[in-house]
Amino acid sequence: MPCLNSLTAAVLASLVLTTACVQAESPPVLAGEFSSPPAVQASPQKPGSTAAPQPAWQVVESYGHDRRIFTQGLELHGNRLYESSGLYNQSFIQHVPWPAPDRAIGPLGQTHPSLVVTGGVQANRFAEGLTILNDELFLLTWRSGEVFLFHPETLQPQGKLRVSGEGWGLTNDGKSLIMSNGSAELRWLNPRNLKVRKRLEVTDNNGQPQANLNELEFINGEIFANIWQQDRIVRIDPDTGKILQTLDLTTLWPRAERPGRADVLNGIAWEPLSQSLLITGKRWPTMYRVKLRDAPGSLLAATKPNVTNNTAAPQALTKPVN
Ligand SMILES: [Ca+2]
Repeated sequence: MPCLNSLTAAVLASLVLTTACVQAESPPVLAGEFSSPPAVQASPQKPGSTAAPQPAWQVVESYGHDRRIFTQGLELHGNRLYESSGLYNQSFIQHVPWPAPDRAIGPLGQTHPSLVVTGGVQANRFAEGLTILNDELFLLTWRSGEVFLFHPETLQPQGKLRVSGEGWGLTNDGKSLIMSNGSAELRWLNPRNLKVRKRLEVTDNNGQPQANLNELEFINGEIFANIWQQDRIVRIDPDTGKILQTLDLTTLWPRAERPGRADVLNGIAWEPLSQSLLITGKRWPTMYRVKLRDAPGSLLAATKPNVTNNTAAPQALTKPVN
């Protein structure tokens, strides 16, 4: 596709992976395109406590991220980092090696062009979230009611399935696809036919529905979702829908520092090796590796002592619909 040919070249030429420690040094390449993330996030101190509060999250590394990627989905699978980019006539998916073999050198596309694989999306489709399950890559679309399947290595189209309503974020628990649609509802879908297995309303501490759930990541039994236009990530109990914790990431890359074309935080991936999150946003120049104070799964375990944290063997759904 014409748009992909040019876009692929652009991506190859500009994707940068660096391991600059944000506290110790500046990124060596395209320094002007990097923001300066905070080393830590301030968190409220408990009354009566004299010890310094431990931040809920902390940036430990930053990486270059192509500003032309309108990030919709982000997921690590094996040794590849997958990302989907939205907008009509511009949508695509790609994967890059992870960890990058030369992550400290610079533009990956210039040094390892063969390692960046991109796949096309029809021009009149708007790509949304993606996830990989059973050796298939599932890509949501926004309003076309379609989920496209791709080969996870070659990114060649493998078919498509129908889904009702809008598509926003996508993840999986090892058995079912889990999708958001911009409302407070999450749906568990059979990956073979997208039939709904379970619906769940996500609610805040006041019991009110939490709308605008967007990009998703299933980690150690919890569902992480970023809230559209708020630069916040909520951690959700997949059985009750209750929000276990809200991570305020408004200081990760403050809006006041963003150029006009940069959009909202969107993109959560879990890196098991380092036990940290990868977080970026739409047209963000930076991807952040973030450590959490409360390990994924720990908040769920605190509410359900019998729950074991194991991403390889997620809990069975309690109320399957089909
Ligand atoms: Ca994700």
